[in-house]
Amino acid sequence: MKRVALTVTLGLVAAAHAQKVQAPIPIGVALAQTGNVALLGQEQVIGARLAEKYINARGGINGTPIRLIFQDASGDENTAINAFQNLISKSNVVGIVGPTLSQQAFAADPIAERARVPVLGPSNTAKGIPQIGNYVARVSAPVAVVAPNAIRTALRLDPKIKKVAVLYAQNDAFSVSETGTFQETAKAQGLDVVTVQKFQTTDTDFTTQVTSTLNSDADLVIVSGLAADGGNLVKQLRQLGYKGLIVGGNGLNTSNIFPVCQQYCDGVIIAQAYSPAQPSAANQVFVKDYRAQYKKDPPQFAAQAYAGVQVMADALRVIDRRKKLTTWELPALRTELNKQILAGKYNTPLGELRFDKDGEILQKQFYVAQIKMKDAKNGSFVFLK
Ligand code: 1QQ
Repeated sequence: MKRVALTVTLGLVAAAHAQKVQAPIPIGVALAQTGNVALLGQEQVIGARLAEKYINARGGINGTPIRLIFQDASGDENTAINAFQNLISKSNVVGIVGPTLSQQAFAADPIAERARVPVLGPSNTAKGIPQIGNYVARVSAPVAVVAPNAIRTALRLDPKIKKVAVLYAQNDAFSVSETGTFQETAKAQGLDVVTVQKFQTTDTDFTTQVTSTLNSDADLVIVSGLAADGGNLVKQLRQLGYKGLIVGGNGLNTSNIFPVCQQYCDGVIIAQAYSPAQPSAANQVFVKDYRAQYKKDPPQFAAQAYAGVQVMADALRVIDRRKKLTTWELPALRTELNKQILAGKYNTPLGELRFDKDGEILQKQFYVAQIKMKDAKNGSFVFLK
């Protein structure tokens, strides 16, 4: 009995090793498609799908199509880990674009690292993400680089700002990282951080934090949280009478907060790692395809997810020219893909980008936008000069 079982197990291991990569080339996508974090993830799914369509319409990988395999990573660590495990072991993907949150990346990326599967973070902006492992890179510029632009813009709009209230979600790794950057930047700009208030991404009532903020007499409020909590916090700040400028972090960087904070979203300043006006040819194609389908400009999270899929495809194309993808065994191709991702230079909707040896994105241009609401439902992100 025992010997039979052992033989079968060894047979399976041998099969996995001999397994050739099959067309269409499977690329895993693990994003938040359900739950509150889907307010952010939905835009990423749209961006990834547009990239797949565009790449395959132009012949895929030198004639071989790609296929995106979506596994809903939802908003928690465990859901992200499950999505990664399924993509790696059941779907045999060559690489993964995901997850949505840094909080999830710190839990799920080590799974891919151990399996030697390349990961591109499409929206993981906390400090330390590329350092999770050799197989982890990101197309999402870190908050340490992006976020300070929002404070500088706030000071330009209102040079009299002196006192700053900072609020952040203490149960979220990105929010903790971003508030660190915001607080350092505020101090470096000569501002007084008069109060620091904490909340949870699951909170819906912010009366305590808003009351302390109003009592602090701050003339700038900076919020680091995710979309649902961040949107509610902005709304309650305005409803309870806060009149000054508000800087929101990357977790509020979606028009999906409009139904949450409604007319009170108006005026929120958010730094951007993408602009629809980015002049690259790659961006012009992306903007045209996005507008044709959605009748508005593409948001940052869609552009970054698109760039993530594009980087995978561009790197695969280089490898395929040396040795046809369908002649590779899966583990060897995963390792080669990781090497090629880090070696390449990419013309994406984010502009030209490459990676440093850790897998950190090297990107040139950043922007700042301000939310303009027409009424309680309709609004847009207006890019500031
Ligand atoms: C992170 C983020 C989120 C706000 C992206 C959706 O930047 O978790 O790193």
